[in-house]
Amino acid sequence: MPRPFYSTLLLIGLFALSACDSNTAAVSPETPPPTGLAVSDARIRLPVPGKSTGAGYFTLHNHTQQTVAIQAIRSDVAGAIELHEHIHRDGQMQMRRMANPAAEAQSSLQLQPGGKHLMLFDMAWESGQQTATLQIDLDNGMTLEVSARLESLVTN
Ligand SMILES: [Cu+2]
Repeated sequence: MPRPFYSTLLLIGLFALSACDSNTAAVSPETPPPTGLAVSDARIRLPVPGKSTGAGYFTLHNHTQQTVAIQAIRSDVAGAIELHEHIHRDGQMQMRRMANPAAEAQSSLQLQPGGKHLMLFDMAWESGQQTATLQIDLDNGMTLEVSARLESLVTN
């Protein structure tokens, strides 16, 4: 008699466990907070077939009392990376290079489609590769290293 009751409990336990697991996976990895700086939602949009230029996005969270600016960014999948922003000029959307985008104290800097973004040139990656490394050099001498999800616009 108590047997089926037990297995029901076990089943509920397993369910709770897997729900917890998928929750953790949904949260994008953040660099540990002792420095007060964290990067979330880092992703790289792969070039369309025949091209070698991709785009990158992330959010830099600054929980410190000082403004931090990005000086340079490197990745294992790109020959060079530039920081760009979109601007409206003469009714047209244009891209231009940004000098050193900053996250104000107690604020965040968001790179996103249609706004500030990374352009990755001469991209090369392994087929099936899921993530790539972004190294973000800051003007305070720190380098943040984050794992960025590789995204394709083309469905396989
Ligand atoms: Cu651009």
